[in-house]
Amino acid sequence: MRITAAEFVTSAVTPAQYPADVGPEVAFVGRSNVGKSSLINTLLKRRGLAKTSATPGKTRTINFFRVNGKLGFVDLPGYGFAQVSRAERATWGPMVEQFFRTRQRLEGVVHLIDVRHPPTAEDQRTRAWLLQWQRPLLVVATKVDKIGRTQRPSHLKQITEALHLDAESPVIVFSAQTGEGREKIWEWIGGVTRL
Ligand SMILES: Nc1nc2c(ncn2[C@@H]2O[C@H](COP(=O)(O)OP(=O)(O)O)[C@@H](O)[C@H]2O)c(=O)[nH]1
Ligand SMILES: [Mg+2]
Repeated sequence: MRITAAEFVTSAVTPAQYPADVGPEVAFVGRSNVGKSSLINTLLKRRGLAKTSATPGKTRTINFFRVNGKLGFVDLPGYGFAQVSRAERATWGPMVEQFFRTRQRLEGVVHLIDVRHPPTAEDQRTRAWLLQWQRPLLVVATKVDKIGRTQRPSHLKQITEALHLDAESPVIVFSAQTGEGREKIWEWIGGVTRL
């Protein structure tokens, strides 16, 4: 997709704060620091539109973006960051659950996994949790520039096994540094949103 316009719409915690549903949406979910904001910026070719941070655990809201006036991108808060307070961690589940329950035009979910490490228990729990909503899911293995080419197959096998992915579950390797995988992710988004 050629990006002619990309804008930040709003940050929200409760459904009352969500922007109006104007078209199909794709949500991005993953551990804090996995590279969600970097992926969104790379897809949109807008440096700094989604705030990236060297300090993990900072995004505690649901952030909405609009692309070409017709497609929504949703940056969900990251999970799994040990240094946020217990109370804050306890709000992640209900906040995200409410989003999945109420958002009518959520056509696809991109689940980001850091390719360098085996998926964590939280990655596994999140995969199981995502499956129950029966939305198209895409696993994106991030930061692939940080491992060697020869390491890829074994790292991808770890992801496939830990998340119990079958032959039909798509996995795309991605790097925000090199842009590898960008076009394939857009193809998937185009398919699920029919845009
Ligand atoms: N080398 C490399 N670093 C990345 C990549 N994606 C993200 N990062 C870095 O990882 C850190 C966290 O990224 P960010 O996008 O803020 O993660 P988020 O917390 O999931 O939104 C930042 O320092 C990014 O520059 C990538 O593909 N390659
Ligand atoms: Mg972020």
